[in-house]
Amino acid sequence: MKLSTKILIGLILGIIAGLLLSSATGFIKTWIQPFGTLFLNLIKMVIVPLVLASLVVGAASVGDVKKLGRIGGKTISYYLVTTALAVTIGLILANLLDPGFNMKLPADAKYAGKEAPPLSQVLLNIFPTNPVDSMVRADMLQIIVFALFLGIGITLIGERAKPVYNFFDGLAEVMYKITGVIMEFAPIGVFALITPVVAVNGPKVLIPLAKVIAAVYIGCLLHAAVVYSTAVRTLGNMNPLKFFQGFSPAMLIAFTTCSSSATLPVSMKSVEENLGVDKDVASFVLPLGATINMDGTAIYQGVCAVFVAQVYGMDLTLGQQLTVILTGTLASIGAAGVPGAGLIMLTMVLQSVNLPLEGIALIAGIDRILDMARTTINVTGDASAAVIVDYSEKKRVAKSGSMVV
Ligand code: DAS
Repeated sequence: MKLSTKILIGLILGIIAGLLLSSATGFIKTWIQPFGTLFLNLIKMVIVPLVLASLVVGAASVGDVKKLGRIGGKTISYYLVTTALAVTIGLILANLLDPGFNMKLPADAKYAGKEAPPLSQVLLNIFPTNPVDSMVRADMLQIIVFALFLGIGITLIGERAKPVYNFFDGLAEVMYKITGVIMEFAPIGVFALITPVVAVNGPKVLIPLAKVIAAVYIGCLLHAAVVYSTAVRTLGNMNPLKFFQGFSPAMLIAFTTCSSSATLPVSMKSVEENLGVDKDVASFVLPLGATINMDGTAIYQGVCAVFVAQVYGMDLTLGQQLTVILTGTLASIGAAGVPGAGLIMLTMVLQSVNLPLEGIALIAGIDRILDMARTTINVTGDASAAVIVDYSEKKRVAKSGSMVV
C-alpha cells in the first residue's frame, strides 16, 4: 500500500477518534498526543542539516552563478505573482460570502495582539552575522542565505573545495535517508496529530465562524485547482493529477502539522522521487518557498481582513482592498513556516487598513482549522514552482544541446 494511502487512513482514523473521544481529552493528551509530538520532533530534527546540506550542494552543483541567478529570478517572480493572485482570491470570496454579515461587535473589545515585525527588519535580517547561531535558532532565511554563499564559494574555489562539497553531499544523502525512515511512521504520527485537534476544536467552535472557514477552504481549493493546475500544465508540462497525487504525502503532512518548515523534508522527497524534479532545483526552490512563499496564508489574510471589517461595520474601499493585497502579500512573505504564524502577521494587514486588532480575537479560536488549509496550499505552491523551474531548466538544456549540433 502506498505511503500516501497509509497517511490518509491515519488522518481519517484520527478525525473519527477525535470526534469519538471529544470528552476524553485527558486520555488523548496522555496516550495519543505524545506520538504526534514525537513524529513532529523527528521531522524537525532533520530540517536544519537537510536544508543546509542540500542547499549548499544545490548551489554548488548548479555549476555557475548565472544559472543560480536565473533559477532564483524565475522562482521569486513566480512566487510573487501567485501570492498576489491568492490574496485577490481571498478578497473576492470574502466579499461574495460575506462571512461577517451576522456578527456585529463594538470596536472596544480588547485584544493585545503581538506586533508583526516590520518588513524592512525581515529583509535586513536575512543576512546572518553568525551562521552557527542561525542554525541553532533554525532561522531558515539566514540558513538559506549562508548555504547559498557557501555553495557559490565552493563553485568559485573549484577542485580544491571538493572535500567540502563531498561532505555536504554525503550529509544531504544521509538526511534524505533519515527522512525516509521517519516517514514510515507518518500514518501513526498523523493520527496522533489530528486526533487532539478534532477533539478540542470539535463542531461547537466551528459553527459560528463557519463562513470564514468556508471562505478560506474554498479559496485554497480554488487557488490549487485553478492557479496551480494551470501553472504546472502550461509552464511545467505536467498533468495536474500527477502533480497533486505525487505531492500528496507532503500535503497531508502540511495539513496535520500546520508547519511548512516541518513539511520541508517530505516536500523535497516528494518532488524529487514522485515528480522527477532535479535535486539542485528542489533544494533551492523548496526551502526558499517554505520561508517566503505562502499563498494559503495570503488567501487567509484577504478573507480575514474583509471579515473583521464586516464584523465592525466598516466597509473596505477599493483602495483599502488593494492595500490588503499588497500587505497580505508582504505578510505572507514575512510569516514563518510554523503553526499560527499567519495569525501574527494578520495584525500587520489589519493595521495597514486601520481595522481594529480586536478582530484577531475572533479568528484565534478557529485559527488552527484555518492553518491546516493554508499550510497545505503554502507547500503546494512551492512544489508547483519547483516543477515549473525544473521544466524550464531542462527545456533550456535541451535547446542548448540541440544548438550544439
Ligand atoms: N502555518 C504556517 C506555515 O507553516 C502558515 C500560517 O500560519 O499562515 O506555512
